[in-house]
Amino acid sequence: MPDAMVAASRSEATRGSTTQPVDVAVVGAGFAGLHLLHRLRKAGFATVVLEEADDVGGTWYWNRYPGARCDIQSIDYSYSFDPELERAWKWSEKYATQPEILRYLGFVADRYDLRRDIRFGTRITAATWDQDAEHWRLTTNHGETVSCRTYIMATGCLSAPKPPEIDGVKDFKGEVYFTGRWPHQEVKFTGKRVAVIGTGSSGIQAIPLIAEQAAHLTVFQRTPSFALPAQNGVAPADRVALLEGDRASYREQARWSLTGVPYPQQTAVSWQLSDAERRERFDEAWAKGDLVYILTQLWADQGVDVDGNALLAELIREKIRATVKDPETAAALSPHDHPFGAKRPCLDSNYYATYNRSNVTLVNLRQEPITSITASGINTEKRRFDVDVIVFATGFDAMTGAIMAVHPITGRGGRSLSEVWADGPQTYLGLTVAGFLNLFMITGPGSPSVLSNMAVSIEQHVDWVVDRLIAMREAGFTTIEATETAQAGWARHMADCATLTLHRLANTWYTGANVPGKARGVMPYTGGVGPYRSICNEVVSHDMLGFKLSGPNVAEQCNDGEIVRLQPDVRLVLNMLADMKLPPLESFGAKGARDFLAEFNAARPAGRPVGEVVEGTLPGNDGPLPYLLYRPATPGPHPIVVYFHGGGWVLGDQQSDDPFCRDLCRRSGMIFVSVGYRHAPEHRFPTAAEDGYAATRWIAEHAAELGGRPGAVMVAGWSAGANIAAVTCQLARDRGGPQISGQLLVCPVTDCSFDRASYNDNATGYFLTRSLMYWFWDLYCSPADRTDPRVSPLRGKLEGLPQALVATCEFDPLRDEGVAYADALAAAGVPVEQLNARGHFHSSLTMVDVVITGVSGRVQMAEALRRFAGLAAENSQGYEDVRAGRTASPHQIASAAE
Ligand code: N01
Repeated sequence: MPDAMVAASRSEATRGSTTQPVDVAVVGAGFAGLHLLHRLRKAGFATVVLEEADDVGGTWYWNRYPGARCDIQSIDYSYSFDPELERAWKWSEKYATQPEILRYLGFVADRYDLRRDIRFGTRITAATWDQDAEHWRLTTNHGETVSCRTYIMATGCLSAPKPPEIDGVKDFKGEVYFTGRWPHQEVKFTGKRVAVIGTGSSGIQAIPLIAEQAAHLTVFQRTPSFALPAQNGVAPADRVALLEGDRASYREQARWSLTGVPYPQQTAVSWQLSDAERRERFDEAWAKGDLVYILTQLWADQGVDVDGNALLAELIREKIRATVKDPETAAALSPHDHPFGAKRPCLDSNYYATYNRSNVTLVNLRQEPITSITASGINTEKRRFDVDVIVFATGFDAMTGAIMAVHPITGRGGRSLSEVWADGPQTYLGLTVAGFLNLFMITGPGSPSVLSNMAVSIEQHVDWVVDRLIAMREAGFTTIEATETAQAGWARHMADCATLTLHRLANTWYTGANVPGKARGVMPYTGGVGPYRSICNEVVSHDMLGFKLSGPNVAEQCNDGEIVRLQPDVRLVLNMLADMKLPPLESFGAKGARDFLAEFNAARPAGRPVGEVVEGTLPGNDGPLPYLLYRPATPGPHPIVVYFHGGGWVLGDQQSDDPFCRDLCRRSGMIFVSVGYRHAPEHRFPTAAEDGYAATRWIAEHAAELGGRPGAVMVAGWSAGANIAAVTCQLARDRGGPQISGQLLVCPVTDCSFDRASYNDNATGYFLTRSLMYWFWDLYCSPADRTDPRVSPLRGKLEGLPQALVATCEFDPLRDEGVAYADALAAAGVPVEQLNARGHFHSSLTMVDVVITGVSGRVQMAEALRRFAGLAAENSQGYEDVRAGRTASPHQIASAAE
């Protein structure tokens, strides 16, 4: 018997004839609800859509204020599920107006005959899960109920307007409008004194048009937004040609892109470009009028790095100053308190120039906050403004507001969603919540949603959910529920993703900061549309990882676990490497592997500038050894760190860890001397160790000549280089110098035993494989020599060694021997700090600017080096501290941004 009929027989009997039994109830008839209805009906599910408005359209039904338009190009902001539909509709402009988008959604509703299953004017007042019946019971404002096995919230992210939180709103005797609930009849401003409160996207779109009509417009601005000219008109020929040239491929690229719009990934970083090159790129982007383009195509670091971002932010502020004639107004309109893109940037038509009009006044609420609204207008701390009309463009209780507006939503065990989300929304994939069986959200918190082209994200969510419902039906499952483990894992992954971007550095509706008392945290998924899609697919291919499925006649299924345990950027790097399907590195032979590594390194972004980089040679035991000296830009003399590169004693050279050396040189303010020690198999054990020791001794003896601080040096290294650094410390202790004040060991080789768990757990799949390590060992050291402390320092005497920081990575075969070395050092009385990098692989911490989530680890390393050198800790670095996860509250975050 179909679900709906089962529901009918149960619920009609128990609850009376006002209950509508369906398989699936969808709330909301916007972009998501319409597509859901179409797909669910086609799949044979009895479906009803419940919509509060009296027509389709969702956000485009409510937001009818003057100037309302989309700000993703219309050719991208469209459904792609039906090529016939695409051919049947042509947008008239690059960015369609609200009426045109509403017409489009009406056209879609008619084309698929959707309205007959939509109950308009219907609001859900409560939703309760009935565990016995395995159904949701939805109560509506009309008193009728709907009984459904699956309940899907397609309520949108920005549909619950936020109250303006200003005293006296009700006292105002003039006209009041909210952009998010604009009346259907035309609002006339002619001859009136109008106030607009709020300068987000809605305000910025409405202000120029209101200014054209009003006798006088006063804009009350609390926080300035970054806005770019939309340069609206016909859709750009190049984009249209791309789409029409190969529609299927264009749409597919959008689905796998980061933002849902098919732009390539930008690789150039800001410091590789000259001022002139950056300006040229910026001017081109400005002329294009395309938010996604400017957010993704200028330089790769602008969305992830405060310095790269600041360059762009300043170019935009320059444009504002060039447009707005009054310098004080221009300054007030120029954002300084958040990175560009961290708060939603806006597209405008004539916004800044509007402030040159004589009938427009900007009131900077940072200098004179609103104190009250009275019968006749608005009072600030300094002035009184009498107005006839107030337009509130004050935004939304975003992402959670519309979901929580259905109150209560009661899940398993009688727990309500508002209880479960009291400290902020928790979801699995932004689609489901543990404890709420058969409840789905489309673009819920935890989905890429508002950080993406919503049309693309919505289609992905709808397809994923409907495909799951079909698969469940085929397998005989009747309930689906996310597990707590999966949900907690998703929260961790979300937090990891959030450390990648700058969104957490601003107080915005993305973080819940715009609603007093709302829990704070970055709510949308910041990891990108394509990665998100691949994760959802992986959930399915791993037997619905993180979901419990049950049904009356089938065994319960639960493959519990976390879907992403790697850091998001590590996952991207490893996926990219896997896609390259490279043969094992060891199969290239030593020369081939060296050539490969050189090529691989050349393709990586260049390291950041330091004061200077000097090439040199030092006398080794058997002839000169090359080195590279990285000097900070600050005045010296600086403490010296002798650095040994990674590469299994076989690969690499003094240059191969260049970005890492530059990064640590900048962060610690120290000279790094990267030594080119000799390699196996040409020079086997103990050459590398002895070269390392000899180089350290020479550098310490010539510290002053090198421009460094005389006295003790420090040693550092990564992988086999960390092995050399550790060994050097033991040799220096035993051979009477040089004096070493600290050792930084990053993923060190410390022992010749291969039976620790990490050698098995991480044997393959994480670039450094177990077999590659075997190969390195074989080339460097015969089995008879391997227990020598000069290659297995864990087997040496550890007492009396310099203090250490030992960094290990979770997904590294060498993890456990690193931990063992740190533990052994501590047991021997050596002060030691451990850094266990969760979700990272062997190369993570040295892949500067590729693995951005390694930043906090590198900050910790630089701090340790400063401590080893007896220097004071660096003062708060603002953003850096935030990135390192040391800033407590979002308010502090925003002030750090200032
Ligand atoms: O809302 P917002 P919105 N006193 O929250 C101010 C999408 N959208 O409706 O920043 C004084 O951005 C508030 O100040 P502050 C888009 O994603 C898209 O404009 O909190 N001011 C802010 O300036 C967008 O981001 C389009 O200090 C108060 C403004 O009101 C999202 O919707 C068009 C205040 C609110 O800005 C929301 O945009 C429109 C108070 N008590 C919207 N309370 C497209 O183009 C709030 N503010 C597709």
